[in-house]
Amino acid sequence: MNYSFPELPYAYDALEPFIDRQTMEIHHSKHHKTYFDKFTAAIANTEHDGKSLEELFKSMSTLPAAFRNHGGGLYNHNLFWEILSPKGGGEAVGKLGEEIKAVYGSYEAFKTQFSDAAANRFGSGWAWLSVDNNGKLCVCSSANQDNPLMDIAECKGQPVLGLDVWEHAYYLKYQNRRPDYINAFFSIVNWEKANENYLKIIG
Ligand code: MN3
Repeated sequence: MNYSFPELPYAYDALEPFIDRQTMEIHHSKHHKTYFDKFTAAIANTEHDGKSLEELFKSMSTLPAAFRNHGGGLYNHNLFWEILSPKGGGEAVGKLGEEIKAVYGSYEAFKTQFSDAAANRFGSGWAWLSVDNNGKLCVCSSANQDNPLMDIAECKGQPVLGLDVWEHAYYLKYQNRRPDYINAFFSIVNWEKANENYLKIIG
């Protein structure tokens, strides 16, 4: 077993006022930790123990539901914390910033499309900016803890960034106002990190 549960790269209150301290603490130390615990319990002593999450996602359709739900939850939150920052916000930077403008016309147009994907995801799930299998940026959403790396995904690709739109991610501060939470997200996106992810994907 070589799975690990990450520390947050900033303090629980570091993303205030956009995401409140209590939400961050519960989200990381309870929700994310539970995905980690249940995933590691499910995979322990199976033939898959030790495989990377990315490798498991490729054959998700053939694997137990616990791998999908909790392995997905583990991976998705690992990525989510990394692409947030108290020093985030502003427009996308670097090669990713250029590509967003080329594909969507402007940063604002991208923001609208991503926000719509996040707002219109019915129930719990995630919104994604990914690189699809043709090497092109794409925006989509997925249900529950699914992600674009899974073979069962409607829109497959490699995630550059993701936004958690489960109610546990925003309810204490925003209640029913998911669009306000989505808008706040854009004030704390770590575009430097997202650009690093993008550069790694395109090679
Ligand atoms: Mn969550």
